[in-house]
Amino acid sequence: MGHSSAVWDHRAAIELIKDWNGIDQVVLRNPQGASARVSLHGGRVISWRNDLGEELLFSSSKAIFKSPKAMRGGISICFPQFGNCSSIEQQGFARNKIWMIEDDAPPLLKNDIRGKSFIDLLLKPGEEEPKCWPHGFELRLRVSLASDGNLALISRVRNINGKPFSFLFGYHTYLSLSDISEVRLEGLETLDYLDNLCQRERFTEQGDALTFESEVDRVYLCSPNCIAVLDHERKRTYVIRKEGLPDVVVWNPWEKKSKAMTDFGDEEYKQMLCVDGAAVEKLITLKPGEEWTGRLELAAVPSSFCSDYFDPQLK
Ligand code: TA6
Repeated sequence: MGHSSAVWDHRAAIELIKDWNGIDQVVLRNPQGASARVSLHGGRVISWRNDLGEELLFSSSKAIFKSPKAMRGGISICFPQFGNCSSIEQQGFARNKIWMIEDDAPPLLKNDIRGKSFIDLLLKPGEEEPKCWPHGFELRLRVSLASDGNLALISRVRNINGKPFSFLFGYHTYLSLSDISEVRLEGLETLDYLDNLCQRERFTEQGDALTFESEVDRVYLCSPNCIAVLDHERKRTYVIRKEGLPDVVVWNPWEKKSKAMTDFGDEEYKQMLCVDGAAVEKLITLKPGEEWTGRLELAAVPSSFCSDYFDPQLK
């Protein structure tokens, strides 16, 4: 039975289940059979499948599903820092916390409901809040699955403090790939980047699309709002659109680092690439009462259709 977008009830398309630790997960489905699974542990998207049931996000076979450690894979919400450069835990604490479902989230400026199944999550500071980041904030996350199978994540950070605070933000996104040596990343050509493997030294990317032959850990600056990851073997293209997120972090640990990670298989670096819409180079500052929004949308399309999606006008 088909659902027209006008009568599509997003609540009928969501299911609440418990994981093996007793933590809630939300499963979103669209009428065509695509799905997404979101864990309240970290607000992490742990699965995104197309209408053929194919998994589009990478999760390690050695991932550890034990709170408070973040599981390796999916999409993690990195807040209030990205990376490991302050006293806050790596990629921030948001991905290690238990979020709650918000039934009456304040409306978004754009209409992001029609034809979509979605869930609104909320993270607020708890009683045992980190002394290293003692700020009053509300972090909202809407995860939505559209009728075309596209996955969107909209995050809002609100300052409910009497004082300004600053933060970094990233959607740390593990894409599932057939073979990293068959992959091209388009849209970052000629940009400046900070190389985390060279003490964040600044370089300029060449004119060609990126291909991968060794470890990479870079922050591309002032990036376009639409980039694409082409998986030649699977003939699949991920189109990544973002708003409010000036940077793109690209990471693959390659062979040596993979072997050093306990929650990652020795050969798994071949099946993944992290491409993260992020705001990591410059801190975002919110005055009391202000709100910031950062949005990520992922589409996975057959590469033959990609030229329609990857419209340079949108860059
Ligand atoms: O994507 C960049 C990065 O911060 C890398 O520097 C690398 O350490 C990686 O992420 C860690 O990923 P994880 O999923 O362990 O947080």
